[in-house]
Amino acid sequence: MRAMTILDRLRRAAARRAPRGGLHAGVQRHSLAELDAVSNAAARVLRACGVVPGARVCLYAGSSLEFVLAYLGALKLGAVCVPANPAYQRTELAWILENAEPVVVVGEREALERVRALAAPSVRALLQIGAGAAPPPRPARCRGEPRTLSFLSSVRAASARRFAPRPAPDDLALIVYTSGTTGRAKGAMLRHANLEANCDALAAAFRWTADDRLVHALPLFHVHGLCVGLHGALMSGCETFLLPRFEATTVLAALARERATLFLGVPTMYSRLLECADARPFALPAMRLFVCGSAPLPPALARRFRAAFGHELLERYGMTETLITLAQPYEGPRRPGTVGLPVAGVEVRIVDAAGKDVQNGTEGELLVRGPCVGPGYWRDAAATEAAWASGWVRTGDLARRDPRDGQIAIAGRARELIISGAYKVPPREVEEVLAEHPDVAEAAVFGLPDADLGEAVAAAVVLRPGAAPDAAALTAFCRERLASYKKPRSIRFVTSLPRNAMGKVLKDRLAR
Ligand code: MCA
Ligand code: AMP
Repeated sequence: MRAMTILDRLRRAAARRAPRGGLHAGVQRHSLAELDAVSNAAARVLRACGVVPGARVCLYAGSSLEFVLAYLGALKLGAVCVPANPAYQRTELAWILENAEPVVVVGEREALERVRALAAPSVRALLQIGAGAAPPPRPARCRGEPRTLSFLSSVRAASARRFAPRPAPDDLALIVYTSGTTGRAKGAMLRHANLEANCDALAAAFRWTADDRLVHALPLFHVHGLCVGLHGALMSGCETFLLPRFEATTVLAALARERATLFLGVPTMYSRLLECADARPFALPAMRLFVCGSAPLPPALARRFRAAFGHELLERYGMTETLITLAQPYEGPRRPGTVGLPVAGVEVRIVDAAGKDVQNGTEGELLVRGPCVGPGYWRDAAATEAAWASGWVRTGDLARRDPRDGQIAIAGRARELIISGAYKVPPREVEEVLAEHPDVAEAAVFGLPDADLGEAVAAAVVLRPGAAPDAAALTAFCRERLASYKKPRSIRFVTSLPRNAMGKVLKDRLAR
């Protein structure tokens, strides 16, 4: 029997569950069978735009029903989806368009204007979603210019007849750009088999069933929202309430109103839910499980959350390149400060600088392997070799295994990376942009502890002779070029950067 992909599983869940199970987005609800049918039409629209199996489709948009339909349609066609945060500005976007060479970009009007301005040669069509007047079908005005179509009108005009899913388990499903520590973002590749394996492992780890009711408030352009949240929802056949964004008051109201049993979030979301409930007891009688991941969860936050909501957060650890590899036990103690044990099928090692396994209780770099681990970076053999060489993926995270019960704690990072509200900010990317400013001689970017975001982006800047310090101008300069969450929230002007004998900037000293 041919192995299955998440698309086969969606069809199976649709047949088994109908008419229960479905996706609510605003006032609309689509049963799983309707999602399956409408995404057939989406696949046909994409095919008519020139998308063939293996071609890339960039989903440059936040969470919405249209995102889900375009995503499923592209996968059915055998295309490779490239999700991208619509907050990305021209620096990030230009690289994704150049490296992934998508044939179609799906996004809201403003985002598509940004794509059009970059005139990427690979892009043949822009599919507009979201509010705002849908454009009438507009043919290209000049050679090479992509045509713009309304996604929904095109889908409505296309046949929803069965479109047999084409991809095989070994085919690529996703390229997700993730912030490298050096150079540009790298496209982490994920195969259909990786998605399915992780979905199964997490269904077991979270005891996810068709009877669950999930409030989904994570962005779909990262693997947490997409591969954990959406895939889990579709494959379990549970009732899912998709919110366009996280806002604490709205989420608390939705959890209560929809009698949610399951919620997935990042530490900043839990801290905001707690603040919203005024840290006082908040009853959610139907609730079964709150899962937390993507960034370090301060143990004090886990304890305060438990006191107010009566639930121990289940913390899990993952990476775009490997999906989710560790999770605290569903039953048994969930110790704040640990991320638990490998999920089904995953193996881990903790090694020293020479690649030798360390003793339990000793800190070392975490390595992982398993069926959910992707095959490497898109068009980057050198970076793939550097991280995958040993047959295990180097995570760049420091970890320690508890000698008593084997549970793993993440102790820090071997690589330079700021984790702000679970968004990843490579300091180098911001430093390079600051260095382009005519007033800046050099800049160092680092994280400062922040109660809301975990870490906040900060910069120390040395100005060129004669330039006047103007933090607002530098911030605005960054915002024009990079996603706004990467901008420094504080800028300190210094006469020189502290360096060690090798010339390396001492960021620890700047962060003090
Ligand atoms: C938004 N802003 C931020 C952040 N988010 N600044 C710093 N860090 C952030 N994380 C800024 C915006 O640029 C904007 O600035 C202002 O805050 C308001 O924007 P808004 O969109 O309203 O933000 P928010 O609602 O406050 O967003 C906070 C958030 C969001 C909901 C916590 O950051 C979020 O969804 N984070 C989750 C990211 C995620 O899914 N990561 C998973 C990666 P201005 O007004 O100046 O323009 S996958 C992963 O890590 C692995 C695989 C794993 O293990 O899961
Ligand atoms: P990304 O680059 O978005 O794939 O993020 C992956 C990184 O997020 C990991 O390498 C970790 O540094 C971090 N991360 C994910 N989950 C956790 C967690 N539960 N605790 C600490 N760090 C985490």
